[in-house]
Amino acid sequence: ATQLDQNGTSPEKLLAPVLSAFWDEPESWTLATYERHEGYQGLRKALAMAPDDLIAYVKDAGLRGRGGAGFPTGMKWQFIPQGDGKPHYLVVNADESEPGTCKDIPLLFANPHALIEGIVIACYAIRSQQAFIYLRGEVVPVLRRLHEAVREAYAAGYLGKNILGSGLDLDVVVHAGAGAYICGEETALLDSLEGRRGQPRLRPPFPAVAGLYACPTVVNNVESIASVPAILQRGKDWFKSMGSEKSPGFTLYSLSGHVTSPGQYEAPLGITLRQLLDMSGGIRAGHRLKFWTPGGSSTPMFTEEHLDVPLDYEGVGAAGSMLGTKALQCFDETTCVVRAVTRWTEFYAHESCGKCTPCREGTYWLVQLLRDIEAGKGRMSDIDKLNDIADTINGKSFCALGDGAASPIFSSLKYFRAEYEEHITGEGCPFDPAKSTVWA
Ligand code: L3W
Ligand code: SF4
Repeated sequence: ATQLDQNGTSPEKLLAPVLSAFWDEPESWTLATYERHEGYQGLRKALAMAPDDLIAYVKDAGLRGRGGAGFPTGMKWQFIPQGDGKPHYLVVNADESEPGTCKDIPLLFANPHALIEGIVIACYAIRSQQAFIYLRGEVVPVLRRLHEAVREAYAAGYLGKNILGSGLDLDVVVHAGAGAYICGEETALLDSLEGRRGQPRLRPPFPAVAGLYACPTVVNNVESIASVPAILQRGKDWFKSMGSEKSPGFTLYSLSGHVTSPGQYEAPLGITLRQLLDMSGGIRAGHRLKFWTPGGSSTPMFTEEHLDVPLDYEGVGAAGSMLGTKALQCFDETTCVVRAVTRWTEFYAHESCGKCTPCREGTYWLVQLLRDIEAGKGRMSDIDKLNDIADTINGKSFCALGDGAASPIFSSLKYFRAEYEEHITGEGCPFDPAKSTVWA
């Protein structure tokens, strides 16, 4: 794990965490602990700048959205019109529910003040007096912790009226969703926050123009906003010294599946899975990597041949996938790929909001075919049918959930078509489910 170094990133920096620096300390989530670790110092620097200069600073730092799409954060803030006489809103997308994705919830649990400080900075920049945190509703302990952190921030003068004497007034509402994956799509999230059934809206207009209550709204991922205080505190050049020119900075990678030590690994963008596995003890003993996802189940899967792909937006994109949420789910040779894809597709079919036909109907039929193949009742023509249905969903659905559902079908057929055929020509699944710890 020592040589990331095509971009001049030193091994020390590689291992120096920022967001997760003190997660292991007792009561890491309290304001007192956060302040002992430079907490709310970035905010002081931000408030000394003019809002437009602050936006330019974050834009210059090159921070890209950590929720999956990698859109430049500063640019998103800049889209908010000024002098329009309308309220502006910041909405933090904490509805983390993509299979394999598990970085925002631990971050909120262990270090909620990094998010709150980032929210104050962002709201100062976009001239917003009201922010919302839309949290996945099932994680009740995190909800409680967020409420407590917000309460602490009000009591210390980091939220409320005239924050740190700057003239900025800001309120934060923590809202728990009701457990629908689609509410992580930014416009469905806004509908849900407004009290309606969460279904994606047509874009454009993007939320920056007409978002919450039809007012200009920035929707950012938890990790994006929580990364801002450190950029202000330590400087944009420090941030840009990590990662690559187009994908600068540090980020959280979530290792899961058949690995010796699953968990969050904070590292500069551009690290490879091989390096992360070297650092973390590798694939479980006696086994070898079969396939993995770079960014959750919606991103096309990779195999062993992609172990040295730089995990940044350009590197993963050039190799035919997406960085997504950096959820590195690793599967060893005991895993049936058809079974894994069936489970994911069942998830998408269940979570499809039903608004558009290709996704609503297509995911249903994909599940039927996959279950048949997995049970040894498939026909060879089913493989082409899977491909055809995925093709009808991909790019023809109303939102990214459809594309996400098609992606594991395409990539598994690309790398493991023979395994599908084996299920059909043999008598079903050639794998012993008893030996699979993930999918049994
Ligand atoms: C103003 C324009 N704003 C784009 C904004 C837009 C959004 C951001 C990115 O999906 C992906 C998806 C999942 N004027 C703009 C503009 N924007 N053009 O930029 O937009 P977009 O459409 O590229 O992506 P998205 O709709 O935000 C996110 C993938 O992430 N993903 C997601 C996983 C799930 C989770 C979770 O569970 N928490 O993150 C994983 O790969 O498939 O492709 O804000 O408004 N002209
Ligand atoms: Fe709903 Fe799926 Fe269509 Fe998205 S793609 S709008 S989730 S039916």
